[in-house]
Amino acid sequence: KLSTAAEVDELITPSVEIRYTKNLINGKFMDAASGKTFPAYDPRTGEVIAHVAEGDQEDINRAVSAARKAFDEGPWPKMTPYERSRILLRVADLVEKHNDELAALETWNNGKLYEQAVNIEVPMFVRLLRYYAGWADKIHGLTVPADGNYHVQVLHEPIGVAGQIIPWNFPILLFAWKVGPALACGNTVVVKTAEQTPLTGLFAAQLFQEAGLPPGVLNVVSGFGPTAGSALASHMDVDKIAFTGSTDTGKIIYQLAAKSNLKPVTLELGGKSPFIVCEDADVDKAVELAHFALFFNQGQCCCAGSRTYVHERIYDEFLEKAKAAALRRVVGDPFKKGVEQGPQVDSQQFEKILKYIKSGVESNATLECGGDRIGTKGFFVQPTVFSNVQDDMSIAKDEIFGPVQTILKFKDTDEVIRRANNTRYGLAAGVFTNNLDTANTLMRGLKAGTVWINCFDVFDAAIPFGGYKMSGVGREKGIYSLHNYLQVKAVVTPLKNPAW
Ligand code: TXE
Repeated sequence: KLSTAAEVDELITPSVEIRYTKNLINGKFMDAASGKTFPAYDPRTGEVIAHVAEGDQEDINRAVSAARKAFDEGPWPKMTPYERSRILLRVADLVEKHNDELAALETWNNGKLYEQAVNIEVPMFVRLLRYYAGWADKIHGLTVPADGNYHVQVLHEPIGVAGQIIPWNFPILLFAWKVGPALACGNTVVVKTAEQTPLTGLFAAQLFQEAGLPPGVLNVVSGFGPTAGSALASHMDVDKIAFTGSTDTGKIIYQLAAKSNLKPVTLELGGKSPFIVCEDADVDKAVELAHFALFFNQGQCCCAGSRTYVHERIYDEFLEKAKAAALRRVVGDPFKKGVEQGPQVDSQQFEKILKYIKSGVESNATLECGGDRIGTKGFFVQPTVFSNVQDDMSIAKDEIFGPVQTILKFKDTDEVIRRANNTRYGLAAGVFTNNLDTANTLMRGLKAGTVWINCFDVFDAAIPFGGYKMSGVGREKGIYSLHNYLQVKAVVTPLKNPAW
């Protein structure tokens, strides 16, 4: 139990207990078939906070067969869309009721700021579910005026059993991104949460049950990628797989889908998104936004603005101010008011970030500030800024996924478009300018699934998200997610009396 007593009275956490640690299969929480468990940690200290049932092939088999039965025999796909919508709305109400508890659990297991979890991520879960609940009874097909004497209908049907694998950087939010559209379309689902952050998905799963979701419609299995995740992606009875995570694992998922039953795949993968500060920018505002674009969520965002391109005319001023902003950044316990940065999620990510910082120094980028861990326990990293970064350095090419800002200099718009696009990724881009022509030129020229102009990380249930190139396959959210979870059936009937 996370304490709320006097000893932590400077903290803002509500009381939260870890009640759900078992896999949810066919409406029941159960131990792993093997009986095995794995630890869930508190990244502030590295201490174990729970032992969670470790799902593997057999648990995935059980979950998929429950989802299969719930799909083939109903009632979920056979319910009226309005009934489905009402259940999803009830889930949203319950999540809203448990907002603070879910947020506290998210912070405890992930290390993200409690204020962020409580004010942004859990509320966005609710918003997403309501958005997709709204779609449930508005999904309909077409009639097509084909040549010849035929009546042609196009039906949009649920695809079947959806497998969904999510990462640890936005555990509760990405849970909603995945299950919201799939359930609204009438599919049944097996979710494999990330091994680092299994707790909020299980809590949310319980709320789906409480809201009246029939057993087997949503199954949640905790466990590791190469075992549970791979079993799900390669399962012959899974009709669709959606994944968010690293590009390397995305490639494995694609292969597993192809080698098994050619299930359609949606991938939302890594990025190395440029944030471009143009000559005319108000430097103070640009520094503030570029700082947010990179450091938000401890730098653990797929769309982080992790290549800060600054026009040469304002480069020196920008650099001084960016460094000052990083030095001002308050790192500490994510439950404390006023703290701006918590720990990284786990030792693996923590080590990876420190390795990249070392590589930046070795490749002769200038370490302006930061560069080290903070304290001796937990996974806290100093806000770090590199200048004199060249495009071919690995800190400018690879996804560091941490609080490390790399600042690069550019001369003109065509050059920065070319350099910004010279990457295997294409998830997002930021543009900072007051010049409409420059904004339009950059917006058109950048190869990225999202371009934020004079803003960053603006998310909405209705705005599609996904990547060009190796940042992904397909789009999520908005109407685009629905297409991922629907089959299209053309029905052709001869007309006896084609008079009209
Ligand atoms: O990712 P993985 P990791 C990036 C980021 C980070 C790096 C590594 O750069 O530093 O990836 O993080 C499951 N078959 N992103 O190792 O491996 C795994 O269990 C099936 C960007 O955590 O991609 C988890 O549920 N599943 C990203 C999920 O994949 C497998 C968010 C993500 O893990 C599997 C996270 C396998 N063989 C990391 N191997 C983003 N796009 O936001 C792993 N998994």
